Amino acid sequence: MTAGAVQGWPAEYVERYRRAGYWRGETFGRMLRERAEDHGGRTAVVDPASGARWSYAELDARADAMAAGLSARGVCAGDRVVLQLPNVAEFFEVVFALFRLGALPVFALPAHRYAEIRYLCDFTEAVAYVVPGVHGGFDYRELAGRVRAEVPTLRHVFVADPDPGGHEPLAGVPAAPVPLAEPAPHDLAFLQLSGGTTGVPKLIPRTHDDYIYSVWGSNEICGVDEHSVYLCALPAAHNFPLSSPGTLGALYAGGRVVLAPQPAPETAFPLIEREGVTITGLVPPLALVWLEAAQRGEHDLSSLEVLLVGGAKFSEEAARRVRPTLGCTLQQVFGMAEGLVNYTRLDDPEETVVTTQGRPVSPDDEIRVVDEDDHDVPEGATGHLLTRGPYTIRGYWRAPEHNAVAFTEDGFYRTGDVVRRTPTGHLVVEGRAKDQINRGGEKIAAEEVENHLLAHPSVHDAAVVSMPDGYLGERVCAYIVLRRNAAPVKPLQVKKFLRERGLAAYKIPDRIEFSEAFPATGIGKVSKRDLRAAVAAQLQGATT
Ligand code: OOB
Repeated sequence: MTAGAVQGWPAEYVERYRRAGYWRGETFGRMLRERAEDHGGRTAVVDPASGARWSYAELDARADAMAAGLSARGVCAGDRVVLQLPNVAEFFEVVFALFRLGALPVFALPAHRYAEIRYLCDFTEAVAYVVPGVHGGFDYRELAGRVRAEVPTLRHVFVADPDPGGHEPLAGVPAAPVPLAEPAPHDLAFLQLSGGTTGVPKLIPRTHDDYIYSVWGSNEICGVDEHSVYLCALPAAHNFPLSSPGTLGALYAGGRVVLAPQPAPETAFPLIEREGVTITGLVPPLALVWLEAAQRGEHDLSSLEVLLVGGAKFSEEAARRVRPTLGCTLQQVFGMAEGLVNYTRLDDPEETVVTTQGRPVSPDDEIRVVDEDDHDVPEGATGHLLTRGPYTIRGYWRAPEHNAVAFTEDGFYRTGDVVRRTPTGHLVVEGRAKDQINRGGEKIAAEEVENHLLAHPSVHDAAVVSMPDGYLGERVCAYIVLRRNAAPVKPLQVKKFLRERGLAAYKIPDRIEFSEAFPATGIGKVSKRDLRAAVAAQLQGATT
C-alpha cells in the first residue's frame, strides 16, 4: 500500500462512502484539536488509579508534546509502535500523539506475553514498544528487554512508570511541540489485532475515515453526547471499549472517559456512583457478575443509562435481568475488529433487545447470509455471515494469501459467524464456523495453541476445541496424542510448557485430554465436532 492510496476500498466505494457523508474527512488528531478549541476546559479523561483528570485542553497539549518527543526520537509517519498499556490516562496521550504523527499504534492487550509481543514487534517491524512497569503482578520491563534484544527494528522501549528498569521513562519523552505534517483522513490510523483463526494473529488496518465513521455512527445509535460519561471497564485497546462507542466515541462527542483499572463491581460500582457514569460496555461473563453484585444494592447506580453487552453471545435469560436489576437499557452489540458492528436500538421492543444481537450501524453495511457454496439462504434461514461496508476492511495487513480465503472476490469479509436475520434486519448469532474459541469474549485461534503444543517434544498431534462453560460460555480444551515411546506427561506440565513459551494466560487450555488417536471426518481430517461432543459429554457426565 502506498501513502495516499485508500486502504483496500475500490475507487467507486470510496466515492460512494464520501458522498453519503459516512467518511467526513476527519482525523483523530484534528478531532481532538477541535474539541480542545471548542470546550478545552471540560474533563476528557479520568484515571482514578493515578488521580489524573485531564481536560480536553490538557489531553490535546499532552498529545502534541508526546508527538514532538517521539518525533525527536525518530518515530515517523507510517512507523509501527506496539502499545501495551492498561487502562491508564497515558494510553490516550500516546495514542493521540501517534495519530498526530501518522505513526501507527499496534494495539496489544495487557494479557499478551512474550509469544504474542515478540511476533507483533517482529511482524510489524515496530520501531517502539510502550509498556507499563509492573501491572497485574507482571513485569513488562523484563519482557520488553528480551523482545528488544531479539527484534532489530525495535529502537525504543518506553515505560509508563517512574522506574523504567533500564529503558526510557515515558514521562521523559514529551518535548516542546513542533509543527508536524498531518496524516490524511484516508491514511491508516492503527493496526488492531484480529481474534484470529490462524497460527499467528492477523492485523487489521483501519483508516481515520472508516474508524471515525464507526465511532460517530455508534454514538448516534447509543445516544452518546457531550453529557455522556463512558466507563472503560474492558481493556482500553480492544475494539469494543475503544469504538463501540467506547472511549473514542465519548471523546468524539465531547463527553468524559472514566478508566476503570479493573472491571469487577468492587472497583467499577464506586466509580459509577462517584463519576456519574452514564454508559459502559461489558462482555457477558462480567455482565453476569455485575447483575449479581447489583442485587446487593450497595451502590447508587442510577446514573447508568445504557449497558452494552457483546463480544460473545449474551444469554436471553441474563439479558432479561438487565433492566430490572441495573435500571438501565441493555444494548446488545455484535461487533468485530474487522469492522461490522451491530447494535440493538434504544427504542427496540424489549423482546428484540433480549433475543437478538442487533442490526448494523450503517445503511450501507451489506449483509449476506449464505450456505457452504456462497449462495444466499432463504430469508430467515441460518447461514454464514458475509459483510462489506464503509468501515469493514477489505483485507488484513500484509496477508495476501490469507486474504484470498478470508474475503470473497468482490470484497465481502467472511466473518466465520453463523447467523440468521429476522424480518426487522436484526441478526441472531447461532454459532460459529471458524476454528476459534470465544472464552467469555476473549478470542483464541485453535491453530495458534496447537502450534505451541506441537513444539512439545512428547506431543505427536494436538487439537484444540471449545467446551461449554456456564460462566464464560466456552473454555479451551486441548486433545493431545503423545508420541510413541514418549515419556508420560501430565496436564500441568503441558500448561507449564505453554506458559514458559510465553503464551497469554487466557490461551492456556483449561483442560487437557490425552487420546490414542483423533476421530476423523469422512475425508480424514480431525473431526473437531466429535471432539467437542466428547468433551461436552464428559462434562455432562461429571455433573449428573
Ligand atoms: C468483538 O470483536 P472481536 O474482533 O474480538 O471478535 C469478533 C467476534 C465476532 O466475529 C463473533 O464471533 C464474536 O466475536 N462476537 C459475538 C458477539 N460479539 C462478538 N458473538 C455473539 N454475540 C455477540 N454479541 O468482540 C467486538 C467488537 C466490537 C464491538 C463488540 C465486540
